[in-house]
Amino acid sequence: MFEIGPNTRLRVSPFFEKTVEEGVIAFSPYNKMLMPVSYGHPMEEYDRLMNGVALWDVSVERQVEIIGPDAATLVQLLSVRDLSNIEVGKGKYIPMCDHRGVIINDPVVLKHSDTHFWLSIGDDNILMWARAIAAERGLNVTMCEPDVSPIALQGPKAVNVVADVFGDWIHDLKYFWFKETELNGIPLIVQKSGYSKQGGYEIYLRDGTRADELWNIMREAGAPYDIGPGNPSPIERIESGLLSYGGDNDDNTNPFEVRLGKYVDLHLPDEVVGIKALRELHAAGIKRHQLGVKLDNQSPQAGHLRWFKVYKNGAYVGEMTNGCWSSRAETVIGFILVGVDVQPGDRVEVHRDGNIDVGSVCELPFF
Ligand code: THG
Repeated sequence: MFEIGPNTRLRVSPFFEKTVEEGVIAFSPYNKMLMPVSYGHPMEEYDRLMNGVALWDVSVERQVEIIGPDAATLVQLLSVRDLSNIEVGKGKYIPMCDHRGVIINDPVVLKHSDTHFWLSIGDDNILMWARAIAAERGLNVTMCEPDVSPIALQGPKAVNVVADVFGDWIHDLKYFWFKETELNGIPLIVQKSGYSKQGGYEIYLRDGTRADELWNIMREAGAPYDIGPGNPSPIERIESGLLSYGGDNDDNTNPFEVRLGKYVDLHLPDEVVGIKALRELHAAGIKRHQLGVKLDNQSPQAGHLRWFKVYKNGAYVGEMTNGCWSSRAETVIGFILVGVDVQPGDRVEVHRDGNIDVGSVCELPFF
């Protein structure tokens, strides 16, 4: 066994002590923080998400706060999705690309006002990127990473817990909308969102010193619904076809290849970073695409942590970018990023740790 040596570059979640109390046994690095990824009972953790309610420390979803007269301009320059009609109080899922049209993040943007936005980012340094673009374009904005740390309540019973705590207005909150509120003076934002397809809410804590209080409140309110700790589930998100930025893409992946084309608005002005390249990529047609694969003759096993080569009729066609045992599919399923010659219904061979596994290609999502 080994430890992570102490250092001041690793930022600590305000919920860290609580997750330790809950029995966390594994973390994954994300935005220079550690995200809890296991509490040691994978079946129970998956079951809670599918049938009950799970409480996740997702404070690694850092916020890039953009304030100022040019804030809306900057956010649009950074997003390849048209934000001209985004309303105050609403979030939107926005792929971000570099000048080559290559995806560099997939944040949720929250519009607080015409001059105040948060980018709720995936794993990468978007504050640095946004500062560079703002400076190059001479925009009048200020940016920081504020003291904001989200938790998520996900699963079919999340709504009961959140409504018991905050009140009936929770039932009127529409998908991706959010509301500023407080609980015993703890400043919060509640949003109907989260990285699963099982429904739920994210609560953005706006004062890290109150993390224990917030965790305890949600834990106690969730007791009648058998709440327990959990984390963004690799199994559920693969079953549901959610992209994991950083896991499912490489340094050349564009949004069209990974099913994010519907979030790309090619009519946006040329100034939007990456849009000119995306128009060219779209006109030329994609060479790779993301599909699902179901392997034959598998038994329950842990998920995989690196890409595996995929062959069709003996020729290399691409990579299997994730994979896990799915009890719903009763086999190992995963995403493949493969040449467009590979189509649903095809049979492929996946070279996994010295074995050759045969599988069938299918559309995503699996469920
Ligand atoms: N919540 C918040 N911030 C985040 C994440 C989150 N930042 C990092 C990471 N997750 C970003 N990635 C995603 C990926 C998918 C979704 C949200 C964030 C998502 N997608 C839905 C889907 O694909 O069906 C809806 C997209 C839409 O149609 O608008 O929810 O989880 N705060």
